[in-house]
Amino acid sequence: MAIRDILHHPDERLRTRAKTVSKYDDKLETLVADMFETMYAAPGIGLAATQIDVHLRVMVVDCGKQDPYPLHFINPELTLLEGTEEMEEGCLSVPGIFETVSRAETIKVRAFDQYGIQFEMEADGLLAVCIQHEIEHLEGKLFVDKLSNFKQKRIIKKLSKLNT
Ligand code: GNR
Ligand code: NI
Repeated sequence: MAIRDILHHPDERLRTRAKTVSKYDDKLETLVADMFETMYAAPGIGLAATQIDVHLRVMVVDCGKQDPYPLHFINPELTLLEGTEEMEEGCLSVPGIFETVSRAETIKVRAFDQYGIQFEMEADGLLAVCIQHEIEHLEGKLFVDKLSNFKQKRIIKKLSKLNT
């Protein structure tokens, strides 16, 4: 297992659209294990493969208190989006920034586990927010894209000061 480097906004690689996983092999198992290790080390409650510069539809989530948890999703697809909810979000790729964004309140997600077994689950609250946040990473999107241009510019300025 290994902790992988996390890309930071505005790195263009975060804008890559992840490809569908087609092989359920040892390499996928290692990727999932490394993603959990990287997420816990950060620490974070979710991680998408995009964030470690692997452009495959793979994501891990551990919001705690879920049954069962931790969770991993291969080729996730949202099959239901219901209601709206506002929550303050953060992102390991946008360190130190916390902003309120609006998302669906209740979701259903269909995915495969690392062995290729399909499952579907319903989620609400923090887990639903986190799953939507991770799926957007796989599409090359970030939560800051939902903010005003003014806020987006301010965030990039703040992040550039951290890195230099
Ligand atoms: O650690 C994380 N916390 C978090 C809090 C509110 C909404 C979403 C998240 S996900 C984030 C980890 C991360 O960047 N995942 O992509
Ligand atoms: Ni994120």
